[in-house]
This record gives sequence, C-alpha cells and structure tokens, in this order.
Amino acid sequence: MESDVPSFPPGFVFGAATSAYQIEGGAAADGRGESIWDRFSHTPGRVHGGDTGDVAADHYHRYAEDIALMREIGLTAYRFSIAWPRIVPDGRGRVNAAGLDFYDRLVDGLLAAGITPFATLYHWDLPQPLQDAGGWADRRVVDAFTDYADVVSRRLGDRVDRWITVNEPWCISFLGHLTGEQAPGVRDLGTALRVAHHVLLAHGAAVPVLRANAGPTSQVGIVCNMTPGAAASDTEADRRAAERWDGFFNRWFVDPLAGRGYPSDMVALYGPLAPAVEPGDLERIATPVDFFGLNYYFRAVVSDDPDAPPLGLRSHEVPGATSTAMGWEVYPDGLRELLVRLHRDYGFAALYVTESGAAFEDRVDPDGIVRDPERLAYLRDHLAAARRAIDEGVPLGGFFVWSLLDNFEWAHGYAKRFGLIHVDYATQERRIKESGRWYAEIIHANSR
Ligand code: IFM
Repeated sequence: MESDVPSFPPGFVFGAATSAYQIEGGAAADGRGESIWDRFSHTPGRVHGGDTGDVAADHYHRYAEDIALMREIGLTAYRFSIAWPRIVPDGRGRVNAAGLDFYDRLVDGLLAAGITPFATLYHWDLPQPLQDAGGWADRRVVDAFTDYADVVSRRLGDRVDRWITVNEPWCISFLGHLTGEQAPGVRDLGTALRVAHHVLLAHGAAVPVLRANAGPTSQVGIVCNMTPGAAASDTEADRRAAERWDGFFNRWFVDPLAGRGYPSDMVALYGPLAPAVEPGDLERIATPVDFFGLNYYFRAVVSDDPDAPPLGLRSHEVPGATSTAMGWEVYPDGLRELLVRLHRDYGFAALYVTESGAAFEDRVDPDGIVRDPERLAYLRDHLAAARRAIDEGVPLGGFFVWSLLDNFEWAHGYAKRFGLIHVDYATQERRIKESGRWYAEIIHANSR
C-alpha cells in the first residue's frame, strides 16, 4: 500500500452510497407512484437544464451490472435508499408488490456478491399524495412513515440488518422548506422547523419497528449531514455567529437525537417559530440508535451580519482554498473534528462516515480513461482524516464514498458528477474512474 494511505482496523467497512431518485430512473415502471422530486423536477425552472430523474443512471434496469462493478471495486458494503413511492405509491395504504420485488432482487444480488446492504428508508422522495396532504409539515406523516418502515423491513429484514431511517434531516427541512432550492420548494422558516421536528419524530418511531422486524443482530441508525462553522475572525461577534451556525446546522438535530432536547439558544432565537413539542416527543426522538451516520463535505466560515436574517450571519469563501465543482471548500480535517466531537460530546455507540466525496469536472479521455486526480486526492485526504479520528479513539465502523455512480445531483441535475464510476447518460455506459481504481487498491490492501 502507498505510504501515505493508512491501513484500517480489521472489519472496517469500505462502501459507496447512492439514493433511489438519483440513480434508479424507471420513474413509471411497475407501479411506482409520483414523488415530490418528480413533481419538482418537472416544474420548469427548478432544476438545472430541466433535468429530471425519469431515467437517471437507469439503475432500476441495470442493477445487476452495477453490482458487478461494485464487486470489481471490491466494496464490502453498499448504501442505497428505497423509493417510498415504489413501495406505497399513494404514501399510505396499498402496497406495490413489484416495488418490493425490485429491492428483494437488489438485496439478493448484493448478498450473493458478498456486499453488505445498508438500506436507507428516506432519501427525499416523499410520495406526492402525502405532500398534497401537508407533507412533512403535517404531523400525520409520522404514522405514514412508520407503516412504510414496517412494510419494507418485514420483507427485507431477514436479509438486511443495517438500516438507516432518514438521510440528512437538515436538507429535508431547510433546503426543502426554507431556501426552497429542493423539493417541495417551500420557503418558510416556521414550516422548516415543523418539518424538522416531524422528520426526527418519524425517525424515532421507526427505530423499534425496524429492530423488531430485522431481528436481534440488526443495527439501526440515522444519517445527518454536518457542516462545522468556523468564525471568520476572533471577535466575540463572529464567534457567536459561528455558534449560531452550529446551532442551526448541527446541534438542532444532533442534540435532540442524543437526548439533550433542542438547544436552548436556538429555541430562543427562533422564538414563536420553534416547533410545538408534545409530551413524549423528545423521548421518542432520542430512542437509542446503534450507530450515527455522518455525511461530511465541507465547513463554513462565517461572520456576524445583523442584516442577514434569520441567523444574523453570512458565510465567506476562504481565500486560496481549493474548492470542488460545487464551490465547497476542501477541508479534510473537518471530518476528523466532527467524528471526535460526535464520539466525545455525544457518545454515540458507533459511527460511520455514510457519505464523503466530491464533484469535479470529469471527461473521458480518447483512450477511454477518466482521470480524476482531484477526486482521488479528496478521497485520500478524507480517508486519512477518518483514520486520524480512529487513532483518537473514535469507534468508526466504516466509510462510504459518495457516490458509486455519477447521478442526478438534485437542483444541479446531471451537471455535477460525484461518482467513482462515470456514467455516459446518452448510452448508459459505465467506466470506473481512476479514483474508483485507487479505492479498489485501498480496499484490497486492507483486506489482508
Ligand atoms: O447528492 C447528495 C446526496 O443526495 C446527499 N448528500 C450530499 C450529496 C452531494 O450533494
């Protein structure tokens, strides 16, 4: 193994992650219902280039080929999400057997290839009929989600024993309901905070259902994206701005999940917009999990700005910093910092890096090779940061690269490529990029 690439403890999981709407396509196949992302992407002006997930990487039809590619890379685990509208097209009630059959085939294929499935129940594709009835802002969605969790885990729980309830509550709440840049495109802070509360409640309600259906060896967790906030200067005002950022982005979710309730500084800041918490809610949200999944991409550097509601801060570019095609600063040590903090301050029993990765402009060279040294360096440095966290005592079980395949990057459509595997969307031809070949070497070297 190259000297600058650390080795990991035995059993460390080397995975890659995807989500249903971003790769599956097959939007109308076999009884799948409409999701908020179908509606959003088909609304003119919402997604770059008018792109939709109708076809995406056509994984719904090409999953066997994709499993073969995972095997070629040597992945020991694969994190995917289940499309709620494939399983329960109306959001409640009638179950679509063909939808369950698809995930049945996928799971069997993974297991036959020796790849551990990590199944996420919700990665943003809410059935549109539920949105029409109020969506995540309506508390009744919690029961609908719990029923859906029950249906899926009854079917797959005999073979899947790593479960994730929800991916990135921050994005669901604030990108979907405050900035409106993601589905369903709402722009209202009070709604976003109500959504956050219901997403956390749905998570807590689903945990015991998943455990019961998947059996005693199962492990259930949640995935949060966290973005540490650094103060742009050491003034008191900027330091407090960084604390507000942390409250908004990180503590609002992780504190209640860890049993601390909502952070009081943020409750005070949000005032009457803070969500109504009913008796028992905080206990339900804090239902113990077996692991916490961290998605990490970048940090924010912020300064105080009283004219920028609701948080009174603004973020800055870091002069001279390297950025990805998303404009995100490359800051690997932020991953180590967060892992150490999650372990020391919150005491989660086990942690995974459930997403880490980068978009860069890729091209297929005339010899058919996709040379992506920037992505390779990004992954190398973030894996090294994860290894440093382990050295500091963090119980880190694995690392999932975002993403296995180039895919539909939400409001950016197909313009941003995160994959270890290049996808030619015209032909659906797949090519493992150099970063994917490098990851294969790391996995291989660590398998001895
Ligand atoms: O593509 C997304 C993914 O769906 C959730 N986490 C961040 C990724 C990159 O933006």
